[in-house]
This record gives sequence, structure tokens and C-alpha cells, in this order.
Amino acid sequence: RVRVRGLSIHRPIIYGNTAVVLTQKERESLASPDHTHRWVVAVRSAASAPDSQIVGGADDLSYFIKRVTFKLHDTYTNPTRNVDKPPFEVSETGWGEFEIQIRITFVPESGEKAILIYHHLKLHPWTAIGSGEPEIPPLEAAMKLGPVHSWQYDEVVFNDPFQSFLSILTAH
Ligand code: SLL
Repeated sequence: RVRVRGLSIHRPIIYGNTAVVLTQKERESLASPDHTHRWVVAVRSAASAPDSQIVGGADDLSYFIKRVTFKLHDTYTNPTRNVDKPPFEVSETGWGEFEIQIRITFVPESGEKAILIYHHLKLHPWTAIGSGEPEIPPLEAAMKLGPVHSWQYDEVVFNDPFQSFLSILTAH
């Protein structure tokens, strides 16, 4: 296999989460009534809006991403979640914020090593009142404020890519 030396190609992605407060009714219907939020963590194409439910087309990263592994907090059942097709996301409920490990594995044709990124799951619309420390507002207030979004833009960079992989990337 031939590498294209000196060439660097990047693909823009966004990763992060959106969270909403559960209503009292929703909480009662859960197996864990201590859960307060529903959240979605995802890796998406930067060409799509964070909340887009679009599968395929602009949001289909599967031409170069084979798998996204989301490693959740150990308080979750089966904390390691493998997602092998778009949308590359995990939907859960919970009560607390924590660091999510996101491993992106590329298609075998790429010959690229997996990359690891970290996202701090954000549930609360933290607010600093005056010059004080940021505080978690009461759930009632948070509910009125609406969904919490925490998204990062990033670029996956491939240096000296294989010619065959470069063809795959540029065909999209
Ligand atoms: C904290 N360090 O104390 C964090 C841990 C863990 C969050 C947060 C639900 C787990 C489950 C859940 O929200 N865990 O019941 O499945 O804030």
C-alpha cells in the first residue's frame, strides 16, 4: 500500500452532548426514579446541526469511521457502548455529570490508529450569580431554561494517508 507523503487531510467533526430535565411523569416511569435527566452524547459531522436526527447524507461519517466507543461512568450497566453505524450516539438517563471517553476507530482501509477524546457530560445550566462560584440551579429553574448543549468542534487529521484511503475520503 502506498502512502501519499507530505499530504495532510482533515475531516471536521463535532462531539458533545445535549441534556434535558425529565418531567415528574417521566421519572416515575423509569426503572431508576433517582434519574433527573435524559441526555444524548454523540459524534457527528460538523456539517450537521448538533440536534439533527439526520442519518445518512451529510451526517454519515461511516465512510471513514468504523466504530465509536463511548465509555460511560461505572455506575451504568455495560458502561462500554460500541456504536457501529450512524448515528454515532448513546442516549441515556442519569443524575450526574462525568467524563465520557470517546474512542473513534477508523475503517480498516485507513490503516489509522484509533483516537481517544474526552467529553465532560454536561447536565446542568451552571450559573455564576454575581462573582460567586458556578452553581447548579434547582431542577425547576433548569427545566424552564430548556435543553443544555455542550458541543466541541474538532478536526480529525490524517497525515501521509494511504492512497486508497485518500480516494475514499475525497470521494465524499
Ligand atoms: C458525581 N462523579 O458524583 C459523578 C458521578 C455518575 C452518574 C456521576 C446514573 C447511573 C445509574 C448516573 O447518572 N451516574 O444509575 O445508572 O456527580
